[in-house]
Amino acid sequence: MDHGEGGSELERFDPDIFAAVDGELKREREVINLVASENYASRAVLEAQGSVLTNKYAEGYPGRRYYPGCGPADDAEAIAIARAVELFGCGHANVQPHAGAQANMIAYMAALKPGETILAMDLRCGGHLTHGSAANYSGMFYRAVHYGVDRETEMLDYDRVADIARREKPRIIVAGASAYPRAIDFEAFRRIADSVGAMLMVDMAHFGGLVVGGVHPDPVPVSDFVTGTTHKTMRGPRGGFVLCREEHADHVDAAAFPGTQGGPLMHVIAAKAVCFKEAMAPGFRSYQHRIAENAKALCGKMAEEGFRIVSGGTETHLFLVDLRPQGTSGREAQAVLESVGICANMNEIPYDETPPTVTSGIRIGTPAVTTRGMGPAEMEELGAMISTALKQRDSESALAGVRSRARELADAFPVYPLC
Ligand code: DSN
Repeated sequence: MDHGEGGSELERFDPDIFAAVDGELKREREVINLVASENYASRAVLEAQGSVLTNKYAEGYPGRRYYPGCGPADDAEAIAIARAVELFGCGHANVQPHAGAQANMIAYMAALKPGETILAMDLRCGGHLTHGSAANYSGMFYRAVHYGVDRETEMLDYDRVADIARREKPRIIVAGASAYPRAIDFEAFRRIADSVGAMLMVDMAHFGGLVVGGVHPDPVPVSDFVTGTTHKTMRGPRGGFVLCREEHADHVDAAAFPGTQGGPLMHVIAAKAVCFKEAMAPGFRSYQHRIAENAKALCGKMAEEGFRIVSGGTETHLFLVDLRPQGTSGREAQAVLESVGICANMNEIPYDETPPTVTSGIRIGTPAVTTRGMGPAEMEELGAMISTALKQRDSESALAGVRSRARELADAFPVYPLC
């Protein structure tokens, strides 16, 4: 890592933590990252996030804070809000949520009273913990009911969602997922919500970048609330945001502060502003198209290699592979792939009968490899490499061959070359 003339203060003062940070940089450079929710933030984002804005308490909102000296913090947050509103074309944006989970908590608090009903995607079918899982606040404070995917097609069945909505009469319907490879029809969700007098919330934490890039349908025009993260396909700092119609603005702001959070992370908010500026730059749109093109190429190669792809394909940045025909689990596949320098996380497939710590599938995503500059040719090769590693997982020589090629590919498509 280049620290300029003075060298690294962190290295001098705390070599153990320096080693962890340096180890992560080395890992990110050397490993092929196919974790669908991860990406590489730019140097400008890292600089804003590692800045002195971390020192500042700024409870409240621009122009109405509970601390003195908030001028620069006000500037950073006002810029972030204005950019989010312009980028997503929404009435109001709150950029204070610390992460996607907090963004969802804020939207629920703005929309619901405790005990009211949420209708959202089942965790086992690709939903998120914050979509009403019993283990999460969303399932504890609200009455959560779920829709899943069709057992045959493994895709959303909007008629079935409508039936459940008519039966359960939710106050809010949540669309969006963490592990669903298909485009979501938000207009269909809006019609269902209207038919039962419910509000519509969309969690686009995963596919927000694809929405900006015009690759995925845009939920903003038809939703009451849209939540998102800035670190996945958006490629910014780790953090969340809530978008809403103007009429919900005060409720959303009050739900963020003082409702659920204290001091906003001003350094992260500054980095979110940088992320939004990057997302407005011309290259971002084509980046998002390349992510989806790469997902299709990698998914297609794995299908050609004989793997069963959940729902038969992908229209997003990710896809799911059912590993049962290969006689392996998601956990074993994750470990085998990691041993050859390829990261992809174990994931439940729809109606999975194994525990979430084992799973029958892996989730594969292309945002990070696309940031590195890889294209369809590399995806084809990666598909073949993953196939070899999983099918010949007991052959150390086969694994060694994949490991060596993975490292060559990582070196040929460097990340953070100037760090
Ligand atoms: N943990 C994130 C993911 O990997 O999808 C969701 O919060």
